[in-house]
Formats: sequence, C-alpha cells, structure tokens
Amino acid sequence: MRDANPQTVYLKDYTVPEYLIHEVDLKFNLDDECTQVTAKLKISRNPESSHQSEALTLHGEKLELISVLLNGEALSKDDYQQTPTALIIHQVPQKQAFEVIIENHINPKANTALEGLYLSKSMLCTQCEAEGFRKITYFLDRPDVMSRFTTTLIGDKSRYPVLLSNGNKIAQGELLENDHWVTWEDPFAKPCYLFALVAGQLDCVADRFTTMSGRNIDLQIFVENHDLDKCAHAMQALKNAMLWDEQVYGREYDLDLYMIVAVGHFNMGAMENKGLNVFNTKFVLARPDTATDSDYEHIEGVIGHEYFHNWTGNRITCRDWFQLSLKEGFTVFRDQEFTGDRTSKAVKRIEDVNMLRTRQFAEDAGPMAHPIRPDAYIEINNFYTLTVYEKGAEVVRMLHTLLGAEGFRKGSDLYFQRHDGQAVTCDDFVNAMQDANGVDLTEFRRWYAQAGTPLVNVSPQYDEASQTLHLTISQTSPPTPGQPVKEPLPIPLRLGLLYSDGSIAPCQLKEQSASKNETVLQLTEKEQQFIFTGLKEKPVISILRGFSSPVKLTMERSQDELAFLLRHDCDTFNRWEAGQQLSSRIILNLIEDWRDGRELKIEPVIVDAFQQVLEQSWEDLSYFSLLLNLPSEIYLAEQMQVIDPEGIHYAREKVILTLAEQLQKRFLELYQLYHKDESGQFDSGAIGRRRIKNACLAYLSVLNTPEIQSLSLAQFKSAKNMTDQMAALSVIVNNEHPGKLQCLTDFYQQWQNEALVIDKWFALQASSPMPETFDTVTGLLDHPAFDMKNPNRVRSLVGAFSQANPLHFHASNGQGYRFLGDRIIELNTLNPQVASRMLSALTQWRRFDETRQQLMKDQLERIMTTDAISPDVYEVASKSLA
Ligand code: B3K
Ligand code: ZN
Repeated sequence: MRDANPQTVYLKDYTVPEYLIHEVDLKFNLDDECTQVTAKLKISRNPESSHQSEALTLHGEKLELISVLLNGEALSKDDYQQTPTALIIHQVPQKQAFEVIIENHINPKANTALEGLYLSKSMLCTQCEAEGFRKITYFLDRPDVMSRFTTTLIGDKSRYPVLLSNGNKIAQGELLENDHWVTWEDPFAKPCYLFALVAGQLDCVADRFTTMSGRNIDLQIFVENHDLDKCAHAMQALKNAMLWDEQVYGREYDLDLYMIVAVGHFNMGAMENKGLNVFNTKFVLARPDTATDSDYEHIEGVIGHEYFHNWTGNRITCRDWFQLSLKEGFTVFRDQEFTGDRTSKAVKRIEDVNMLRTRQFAEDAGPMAHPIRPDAYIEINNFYTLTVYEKGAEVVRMLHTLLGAEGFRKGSDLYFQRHDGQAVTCDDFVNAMQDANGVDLTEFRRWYAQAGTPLVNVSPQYDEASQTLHLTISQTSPPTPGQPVKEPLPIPLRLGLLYSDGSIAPCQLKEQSASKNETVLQLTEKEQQFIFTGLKEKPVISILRGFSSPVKLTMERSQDELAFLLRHDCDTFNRWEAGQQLSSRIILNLIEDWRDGRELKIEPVIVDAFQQVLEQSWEDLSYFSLLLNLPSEIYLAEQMQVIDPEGIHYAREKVILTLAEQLQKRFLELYQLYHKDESGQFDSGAIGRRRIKNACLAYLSVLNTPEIQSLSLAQFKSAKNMTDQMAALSVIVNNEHPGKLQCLTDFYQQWQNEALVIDKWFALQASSPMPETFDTVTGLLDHPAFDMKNPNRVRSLVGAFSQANPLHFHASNGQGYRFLGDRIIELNTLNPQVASRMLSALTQWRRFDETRQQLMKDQLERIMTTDAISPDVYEVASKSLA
C-alpha cells in the first residue's frame, strides 16, 4: 500500500525561496553502482523571503547520506534530521552567507526510473527535469533557485573515457590507478533541473557554427561508436536551428560549446540541459536506410526545440512548475514555425492540428483536463502534457495572430530584454507582449487559466436585397474537473469568403471602410454578430483558416459546399479540412448503418472528391498526400458521443476499399509515376514523391490482388531507404499478404543490431488491425529483444498497441485492457513516469459503451490497489476514477 496519501501542490501556495544557493561545486567519483557525490553549496538567506525559521530544508530522495559540514564543521546527527524526501539542518547562519558540504552515495545501476543519475547500457547519464536533481544530491530543487555550477567528474579512464557536464571544460588531469578527471564550469546561473553529466565510452562528431556576431561555436554530437554514421542530419539540423533563431528572433548562442549526447534509455524525447543536451537516440540518429522521412523531420524539429530552449527556458526560466507552458508552449511554437519554414508550412500546420485535435482535445475533455497553467498537481511529471505543450503553443500562436509577426517580435524582444537571467511567470510573458504593443490582454489571460476546448458555433444568414452576410457566432466552454463555470475567451477567427465560381469575395465588415481578401474576426463575447457588406451573391464561408484558434467549430454546411471548398479554398489548411469534414461525415453515417445492420453504401460525392484531387497537379506532393488521408480512427472517435471502435474501423475500411476499387487505375498510375529507385534523398521533392507513392500503394493493397502483392513485395525487397521499406512492410503486415511472416523475419534479421529499427518492427505489429494482433503482441512480450526497462521498446509495443490500435485494444472481451493493466502494474515499480504515460489509454473510459466502461474501470481499480503505487500512477488513476 501507499506510504501516505501523495500531497497535492497548489499554485496559490507559491512563496519565494527562503534561501538561495549562489554557487555549487560538485564532485562525482563515478561508479556504476556506487557513485560518490560531494556538493559544496554557497548559501544565504533570501532577502525577499519573509519566512522566519532558522532551519534549512533541502530536497533529497533515495540518497545515502555520508556527511554534512556547515562552514567547515562536521554536523552530528542531532544537528540535522533526515526524512524520505528532505534533509533539515536545524540551525544555519541568518545574517551572513554560509557554506554547506554534503557527501552522499547513489546507485545509478539500480535506477530504472531513469530520473537522476542512471545507467543506459554502458553510459552514465542524468535527467533532472523536473525534480530529478534531488535524486543526485541534497539541494533546493526548485526552478527559481538559480546557481552557478562547477562540476568535477572523476572516473576510470577505460570505463569512462569521456566525461561531460554543462558549460566549458576548464581543467583536466590524470590520477593514480587509471583514473582521470575533468572540471566543467557553467558561467550562466541556472536552476538545477538544467544540470547534466554524461560519462562513458562515446565517440564524437564535431562541427562549427559562426554566430551573427562572428563567434565560433564548437558543435559536438556524442554517440556510441557504431552510430557515428548516423549523426550528419542532426548536426545539419542544429546549424539550421542556430541560424533560424538568429534570423527570426535575433537570438544568438551564448557558450563556446554546444554538445548533444544520444542515449538509448530515455523517458521522453530530449532534454535541454545548458550546453549539454541529452537526447533519446530516436531524435538524433538517422541514415537513409534506417530512418524514415518523418523521422528525419522529427529529428530536425526536436533538435530545434531543445536548441530554442536555450533562450526560452534556460536564459529565461520558469518561476515554478505551474509556469511550465511559459517555456514549453513558446518553445513548441518556435519549433513548429522552424519546421514549417524548413519543410512545408501547409503540411506542418495540418500535422500539428491533427495531433492537437486527436490527442489534446481528448485530454481536455477527460478526467485529467487542466489549463495550460495548471493550478494543482500531485506529480509534476504528469503535467508534461499535450495541453501544456501543444495547446500552450496554440495560445502563443493566437498572440502571434493578434499582434502580427512584427508586433509579436517586439513583444519577444521586450521579454528577452526584461527577463534575461530570471525565473518568471506566464503573466510576465503576456505583460511583455502587452507592453510592447500597447494593447490590453487582460481577457486573453483567461486562456492560461481555463481548461477545456471552447465550442464555437457559426450561423450565417445572407440577405440578397442588402447584399449583406450576417454571421452570428457564439461560444461556450464545457465544464472541466474543478471548473464548472467558464468565461468567454477572446477567439481570433481568420476568415475568407468565396463566390460560386471559386473567385475571392470581398471581406468588408460593415464598420470598416476597406475591403480585404481575408480578415480576422475577434470573438470576445458569448455571442456576437458580424455583418459583411457588398456581396453580390451568397458567398461560401471559409472560417477558422489556418486553425487560428484551438476550438471546435460547428456550422451547418452541405456536402456540396465542403466539396467546393476542397476544390477552391486558397487557404491550404481549410482546403484540407473541407476534405476531412466531408469524409468524416460520410464515415460517421456509415458507422450508424453498420451498427443497425444496414448495408454500407458509399455516397458518390466522396469518390468524386477524391477523383478531383487525384486528377489535379500538385506542386507540394506531401500536401497532396495529406489530402488523400482519411481522418484517423482516433479523430473519428473524438467526434462520437459513444465511441464504437469496431464501427469506426469497419466503416473507414469500407470507404478505403471503395476508393481503391473505383480509383485503382489512377492510384496505380501515380504509383508508377513516382516510384523511383531513390536511395534516400531528403529534399522536399523526393520526400513528396515517396509520400504520394506510398499513399497510393496503401490504397491499392487493400484490393489484395496478386499483382499488388508482388508490387509491395518488390518494393520491400528493393527499397534503399527506410521510408519505402517500412511503407511496403506495413501494407504487407496490415493486409492478407502471403509473404507476411517471411518479410517480418527478414526485416528482423536485417536490422537486429539497430535498436530504433527494431522499435519500428515491434510498433508495426502492435498497431496492425489484422485478427492475429493480440496474440502477436502477447507473444512479443517474450521476444528476446523486448525489454520492459527500455522506454522506447515499451512505447513501441505497449504504447503502440494501446494508443494506436483502437480496434484491438478496445476488444469487447476486455483482453486489451487486462493486458495494459498488467503492464502498468509491472512498470509502476520499474519506471513510474512511463507507467503513468501508458495509463492515458484507460483515462477515456467514460467515452465508451457500458460494457467497455466497466472493463476499463475494473483495470483502473485494480491498478489503484497496486502495492507501493507511485504518485505518478496514483494521480492519473485516481483522477480518472473520480
Ligand atoms: N524539458 C524536457 C522535458 C522534461 C520532462 C520531464 N518529465 C524536454 C523538452 O520539452 O524539451
Ligand atoms: Zn521543451
């Protein structure tokens, strides 16, 4: 059973730290099983704190304390008290600064939670955000305590030839018995969550970047020897990001060295430690034959994200963890724009919105719903969420829309100028935007405080006599846990109007003199009227262009109107969106037919719409391929009152089959046109060709004809890049293909030494809709390559099955839920963060029919009785059941 009820932390209880730690001198005597840590801390009372106690309380967990010295004198056990989470020194000097030296031991090898100092294969590395530093030594582990760090690493030269930490290397030397040491100094004060160390047998790829002021920065990527040939893309991405931040935000890098280390065991994507980023190998390593085009894009995005944190996160950090979106929302916005500039803006926007609408909207409507600035948490690691990150980025994007690119840049300049070197709040960020632009953002701040996705309804009325269009637009925000009543939010709605011949109709609001091609409506009230004049006929409305705010929009529309927008809208987002709405509507209708046992008849309008898309010539082939994607099963589920996973799957499959049957000639033509034997070029042209070709192959494959089967087999065998090989393997695995088992075996044989490719092999099988999947998945648990201690492997098997395979995960006999329940209980002890992530698949139980609800709830209740339940799992499970 749990020791004590995990404590809830509230934003309203924030107080400034009682003490500040100005300087930290760390010494690590490295050993896989017993690392000795000595921390010399220069501390003084914080003049801004009104607290009166003479005691000093330092955070610390799972530490073996050896000794404590205060101003050079050893303290006895009576001078301090140790609790499971703290070290309390009863009396410290109040008037002047003092020095505390603490020695403790830790066991990196036993650390399967991968927080603090841990062992990944043969490499020692750290992860401190959010509160992992307290698992390394006793400290004031909170982001508003910023200190200058000096770190000395001592270790065996053969076991740990490379010794890295933040900042610049200032000294090194040799010791007796094959030991060596290196001292690092970081000149920038930082919170301890940005501390990092890495030690091990690593090789390095080096390069250089010259900044806008002419400084030369050494760039180094550290990997295991056999991965040296997979770093070129990450290095180029880093240089691209550095240049982009100079050009778009005027931000220059500050240290002389930027290091990235790739580790195989990592709880998330990457970590922005000052000067020493630690990355999941997944977001560094790429070679054309091992990584797909999407992998390449994600690598550049994550490299950019961590690099951008140097200003939005490190130089200016968060006052407390409730402000997490201050750095994450803004940095995600920055990386989204970077990727859009580097690849295709249209495609990137659609991908981001897809993610937001499938995953974040679900979170916002579920038991864990919280504002982008939460006001309470039990375990902060549970709040690195889609809401804080992706919705947070949407909120920053709305500011960008409201203020315009120039106004936004004025705001960010002021923000950097005002707060450099500080730990600040989301309000400080909005203040900078507000002050730099002379606008009032009082109401806008509600976006930081209110949870839930607003519903916006638009009802248009055209008056022929006066040639005016009246739009009545209303908004409501649904209640969420702890927030029964909501206030209206300021919602920017980008809008354009089209005439029936496809030409642009003027956007002239009644109170404005000039007409424009497009306008941004500001919805601020519960309900508002907007009147457009000078319209010679009833226009077709294109609203929420570019998805200008994170809302669910409803407006009555005919299928013809959607088909018209799919053909004519000049806004790339809304054009795609029209196609999605059209397909969604048709599939949702089919689901009802399926449920009521009616024959599934496909309306011809969807075939016509696809045909029309297929016949056009497209410059951006990646965008073209998105137009051919039907809404995902998860997005369709989001739109149903009661989710029917089987109905969704079969109705959607039926549409795919019909399109494949009726348009096969064109799919085949396009396949042949774009199927070139490319060994993996990464220009947008080649990527686009692969996307279109593989989208066509996926349609054709459902026909299960021997011709197409040999086509996919041939592509699988001859592929020279992972995109093509994986695309072929997935159509082979996801259809009735006679070569399936052989191909899976061959693929495994070919790639067994490439962990990231084997992750794909697991994930592909776990997400297959074919009937054998559940047995395959349970079988794979016993595969020698499966490892519950490796988060990437867990995500590729357990995560893919529970989050990307709704058909089988939600099997009505409950076997999918039981499977997940078992894994979560196992993971709870090994790695609570990963356990809690996996739990998210069960949190949506209220959205299903009664039988499934009960089965999912049974698992949640069972999980709640786990011995020594972690705060991570406890928080998500208990809130889900509440
Ligand atoms: N800041 C880290 C995330 C840390 C997660 C801690 N549980 C990565 C990022 O957002 O860039
Ligand atoms: Zn981040």
